[in-house]
Amino acid sequence: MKVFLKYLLIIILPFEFLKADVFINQAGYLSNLTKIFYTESSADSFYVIDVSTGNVAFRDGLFFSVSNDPATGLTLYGGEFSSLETNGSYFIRLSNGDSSFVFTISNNVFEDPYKKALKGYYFQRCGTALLQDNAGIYFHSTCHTGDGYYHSSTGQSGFRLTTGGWHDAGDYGKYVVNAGISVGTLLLAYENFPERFNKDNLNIPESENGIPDLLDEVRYEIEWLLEMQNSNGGIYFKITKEQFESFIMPQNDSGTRYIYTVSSTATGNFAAIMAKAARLYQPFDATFANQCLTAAALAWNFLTANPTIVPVGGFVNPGGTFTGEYGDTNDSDERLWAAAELFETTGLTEYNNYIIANYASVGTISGAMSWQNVKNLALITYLYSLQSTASQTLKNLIKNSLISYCNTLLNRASSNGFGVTINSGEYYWGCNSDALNKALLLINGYRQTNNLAYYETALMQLNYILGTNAHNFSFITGVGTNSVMHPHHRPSASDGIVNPVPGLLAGGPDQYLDDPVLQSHFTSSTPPALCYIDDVGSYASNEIAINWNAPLVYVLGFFNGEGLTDIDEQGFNSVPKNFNLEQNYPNPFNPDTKISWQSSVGSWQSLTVYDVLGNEVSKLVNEYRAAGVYETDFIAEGLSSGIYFYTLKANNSKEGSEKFFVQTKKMLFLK
Ligand SMILES: [Ca+2]
Ligand SMILES: [Ca+2]
Ligand SMILES: [Ca+2]
Repeated sequence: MKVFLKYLLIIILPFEFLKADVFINQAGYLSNLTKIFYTESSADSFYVIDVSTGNVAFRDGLFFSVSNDPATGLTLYGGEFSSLETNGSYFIRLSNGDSSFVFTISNNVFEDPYKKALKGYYFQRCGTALLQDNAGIYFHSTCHTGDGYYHSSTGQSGFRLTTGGWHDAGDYGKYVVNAGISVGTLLLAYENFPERFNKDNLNIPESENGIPDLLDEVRYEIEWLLEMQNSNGGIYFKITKEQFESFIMPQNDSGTRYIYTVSSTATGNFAAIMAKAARLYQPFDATFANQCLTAAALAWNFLTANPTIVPVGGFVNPGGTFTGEYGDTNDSDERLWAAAELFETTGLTEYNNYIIANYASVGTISGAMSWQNVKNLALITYLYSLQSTASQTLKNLIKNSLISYCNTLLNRASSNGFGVTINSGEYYWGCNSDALNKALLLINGYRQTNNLAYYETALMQLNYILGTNAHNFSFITGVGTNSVMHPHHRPSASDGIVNPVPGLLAGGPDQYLDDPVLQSHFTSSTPPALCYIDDVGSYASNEIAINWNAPLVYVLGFFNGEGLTDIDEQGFNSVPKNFNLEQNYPNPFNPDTKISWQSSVGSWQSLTVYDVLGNEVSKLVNEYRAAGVYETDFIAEGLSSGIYFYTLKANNSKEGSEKFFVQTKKMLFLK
């Protein structure tokens, strides 16, 4: 039998890789979640074929998605095979013969992409050698040990030790503003879902030290940020050369790197990060946490002493400097974020009063965040505030704005052929991160409402990044069968290694053609989502950046956590090692079925049944349960036939914010 299987693989695989008109998530599909692909082919039906046997594991008809998709110009059809939950390797074949790349179904398909995306930050480390033990073939010697010298525009002169931190993007500069949203998003991931981001096995120098590697990696950036604080509390804007360096390895990049003037947008970002770090690092290193809080308070003092934007009108490059400007003429969102994190860490009235007095002029949630506008980081922190003096009125306003915006995103997704939440005029520079920042909001909308449509739409944004797109392409280096090979990333372009540094997200389509390479390949009449090219020269579509990887880590880590239920590891006659929600039995059913689950720790547990619109149909369990194995009956009397969902949640308290576990499964009631 084994010999036969080998021959089958040899015959099938090369053929399949040549034909790929079927757009799939190349990282694979989580066993227990929705599985959708798209295609341009108007075939009658599709088959999911098990690679190991050649057998058809699932078959169904295609559904119509959109004609003349405004983003791609394509007419698209989709296929859903969510009920195929058996782990394995598969490909899709359409009845007209078109087929997909091979993909995996398992409960850990997002683990490798998640770890790569987070470790992507390690490869951006500046001022240190990347060791072979950690970096593998991408190791290199120490870079940029001369950071840095005050630029004459600061009015200061001489050297200031500011080594460390991450290279910002495809270049080797270090910019506080972009560090702000990056660190803020990564710390938010850990704060929102500590059990999903607490792994200590990333193979970075600080792995296996008992501290989550996410916190270790982020601390590398924070240690650098602490060096960027002037004695008056203000934060220097950036360290770069006057011009972008050429495409050389970082250790070969010599020449003076300059520290640029103090800015209030940088200072607001810094105060927020340091205040957030102060509470998240407290359990691991109280001395460091206190140092962060002191630095945050000092930065806040600078902001209160300088109530209007510094420098006047916002930072601009002085004459002779041509590196990133991160132009931002409005620092009210950075100030609000600083106040929100300081309030959450200290509970002091001063910060709460500032938020109450200023949120209206900044606005509630109305879009995805960017380095230019970080108000969402302030608002989400306040929404989940544990401070008893936090305004419930403001919390409600934030929640309502989040829900309203999530509904807007559902509408956007429904008019896009691939379920993407980017409108056709908005495929601008870096829009891949925009899709993921919208997924971040949808995940939080789901947390607030249990509306499964938000959850499914968040997943679709991740599917889009991982290959369910018109390019049939994974936008993450080192992830997927057909992925970014030529990022605008100096180490990848100059290391002599074929495969790029893994785990880095390309910016994605740029319909405004902001670089000469895009202009030479596309025109203003090219459908917006097609304006992408895997070319090292296309900085506007194929650069990577620390702020783009941050929502990628958030969304990948969240969905990776949805699959963390390994039945195989459970022992007999003992406390279960994992939470797990089983498929109901029988299924389909009429009118009653059994739902069983297990919990690894005592917790407040709820088991709720929803209809396809996300309306609650029945609450089967809502109480504290000890660790153990449980079963309950669901009787669908009085309901109409169709698909229903059931969700198990386990929290640390009845209305607990710390979610130990949440999982949803689908069932079918047939009269
Ligand atoms: Ca660690
Ligand atoms: Ca701003
Ligand atoms: Ca290379």
